[in-house]
Amino acid sequence: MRGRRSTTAPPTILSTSPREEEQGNGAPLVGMNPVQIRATVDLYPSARPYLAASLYRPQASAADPCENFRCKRGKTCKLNEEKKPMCVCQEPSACPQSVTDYDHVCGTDNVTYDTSCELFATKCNLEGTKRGHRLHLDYTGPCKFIAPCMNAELVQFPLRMRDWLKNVLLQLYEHDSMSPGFLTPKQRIRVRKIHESERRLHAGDHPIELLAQDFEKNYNMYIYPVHWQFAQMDQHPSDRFLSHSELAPLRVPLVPMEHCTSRFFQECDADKDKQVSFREWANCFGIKDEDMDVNLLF
Ligand SMILES: [Ca+2]
Repeated sequence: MRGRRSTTAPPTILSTSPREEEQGNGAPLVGMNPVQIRATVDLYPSARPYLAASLYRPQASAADPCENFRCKRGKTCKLNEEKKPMCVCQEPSACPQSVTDYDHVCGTDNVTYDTSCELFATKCNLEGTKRGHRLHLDYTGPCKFIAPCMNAELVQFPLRMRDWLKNVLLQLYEHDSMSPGFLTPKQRIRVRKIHESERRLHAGDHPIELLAQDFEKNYNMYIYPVHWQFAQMDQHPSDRFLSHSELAPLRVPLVPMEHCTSRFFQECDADKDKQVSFREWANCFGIKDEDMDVNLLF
């Protein structure tokens, strides 16, 4: 685990700037974890800026009823015999080809798909079969060997993840101070308190013992970041439970970097109902019952 710096190295995460992604569709991506933005756009096509932008082109919609007709991933709009738009499975071969290796994804069938479009189109075409039912997007990038997560590594995972969430927020705060648009005003007020604290542990590749110590000493600083991340994912629908697909925008980019990711989220679901409740989530990150506050979910 040591030497895997991915979750302790937020300086690289802003390569996808939230400000670039949000152009043209209001600001639903403001205040989001930049690591999950790209995955969100892939997994929830309705978040795509250009789709929202197309709403402002009424003449296009008059010409083509499919223009503003949204289909879930893996499906595409076609006109039926009465010229009414309907969603049908997309042909995998009709998906746009990958531009870089980052477009490849690994399915739960351990097959590398050229793009997430190809994977979801394949899944749609397998609807009703066992293989189709079991096929999900496992992680971004081509399939590779992922070492099993050992118990000792599993207990370290939330310590690093918690520290990372706090650092992502602090970094968004600093960017937001230079040019507003990275955090909502409400988020900003919360993060300012953490940012202004002189006792805070600064970002770095800290030994696990120090992270554990800091969590005890500066416990209060970790409460909001844990709530923040939950609120960002709990939006399809916003019901205080995270489904497998709601977790995906965070899980999918992390799995290839952090081999305990899948096991951690599986075990977070303590009652095994296939959903991670707000309580289960907060519990996984060591937040005490009395500090779990649904009013902090923004
Ligand atoms: Ca939900």
